[in-house]
Amino acid sequence: MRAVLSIGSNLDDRRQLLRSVVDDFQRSGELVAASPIYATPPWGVAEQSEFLNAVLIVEVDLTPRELLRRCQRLENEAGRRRTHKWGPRTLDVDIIQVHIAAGEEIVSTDPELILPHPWAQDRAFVLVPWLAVDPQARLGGKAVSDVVKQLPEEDVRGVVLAKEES
Ligand code: PH2
Ligand code: MG
Ligand code: MG
Repeated sequence: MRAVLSIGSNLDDRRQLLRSVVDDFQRSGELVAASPIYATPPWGVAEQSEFLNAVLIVEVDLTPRELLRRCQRLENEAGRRRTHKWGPRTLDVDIIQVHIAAGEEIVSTDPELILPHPWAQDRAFVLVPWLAVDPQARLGGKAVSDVVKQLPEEDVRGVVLAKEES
């Protein structure tokens, strides 16, 4: 199946932590595409430091739950520390969307893994990098390029390509 992953970090060596996820899927030959890294203002809980975010497209021979475990393993290997919901984290690997066949989006209401990701349509830090790797992306029957237009303009403007050293 093909999956869209959002990766983010706002603690420690953020670029290296994001790199560890890209490398893991690349080594196994499962990486289809990786977006550039973006610097993004914290969303949801504003009193924390800036995030780096990117979106990956992966093609894996796993069930959605197995992919979730894999993502959690990568978070743990990055020494994930999390204090509270939407708070600072070393590494977050979220499954945004899963396709079994081309264009067929899996919908799941399993509380452990809701698909598509329940906040994806509200998050410029997910949608902007996603469009960079897949300009034709669709979410819940809508073009992601249209979903982005529904967001507050300042949210979209806040998502900028990260400088090399950040
Ligand atoms: N992740 C969150 C909460 N807020 N904000 C940004 N900019 N990037 C994130 O990855 C992020 C966030 C919860 O996972
Ligand atoms: Mg998250
Ligand atoms: Mg998460």
